[in-house]
Amino acid sequence: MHQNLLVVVGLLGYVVAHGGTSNYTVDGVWYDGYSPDASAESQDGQPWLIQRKWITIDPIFEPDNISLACNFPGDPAPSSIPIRAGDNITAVYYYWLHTVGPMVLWMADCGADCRTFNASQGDWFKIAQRGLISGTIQEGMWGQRLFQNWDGTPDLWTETIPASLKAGNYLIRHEIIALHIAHKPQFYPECAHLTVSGNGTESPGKEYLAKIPGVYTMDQPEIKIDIYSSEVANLTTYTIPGPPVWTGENVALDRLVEGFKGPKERKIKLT
Ligand SMILES: [Cu+2]
Repeated sequence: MHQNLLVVVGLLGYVVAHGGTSNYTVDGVWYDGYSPDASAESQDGQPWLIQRKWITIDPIFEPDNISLACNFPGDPAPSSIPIRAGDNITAVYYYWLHTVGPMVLWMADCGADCRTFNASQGDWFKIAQRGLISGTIQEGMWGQRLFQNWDGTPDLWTETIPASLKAGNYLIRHEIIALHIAHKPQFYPECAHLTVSGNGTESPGKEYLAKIPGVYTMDQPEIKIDIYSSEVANLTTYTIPGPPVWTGENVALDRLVEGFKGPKERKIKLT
């Protein structure tokens, strides 16, 4: 399958070669997501499906598009990926060709059931993000370029679920924003359902939460950007829009000051 995709990429070239994540791995287990290339009949409502439905690899162009939350049409998944807080999740991209712009990993608490959860009403928080790592905005090394392999193997995006996150049902949303066309950002979001287990009790505070759509606007210079313009091309910093990343650590440190007898505090005192 990888070889076939490489052929497709070669035929289509850069201009129309978009993409997204279709599968995930956790603890060595493979989870099938939705494939825009496969028939709806073979996927819709299937008990193995853990990803919200998306039917095209084309990007979303409007920051206020209702489908920015979980792509289009975003129908809930019948199933979910089990994962322990503190474990890694890897998103599998069979290929990713764009190189400029941020990658942001979001979660939202579904409450009772992600199958009835409205993603655009969710309180989304970031758990990881990758931006400009070195060099300039136009030609430097972005996380988006660094995670590409170019050898026919899938491009893998691995991040860690915060260890202190309270157990429950969550959406996880992998987002790549491609900025290679002046003043025309491209958003590539896909969502999966997670069942998080563990002994964590923490949730991010208000300062970490955002609505999607809502968090991005065309008034933001990081979103409506011309990376080729003289004012932007040679800048060496890029601020990823949205709230700060929540790692779960801040809450633990706050509790530490208050005398909280949690596992993190004991560890800190012993070492
Ligand atoms: Cu594209």
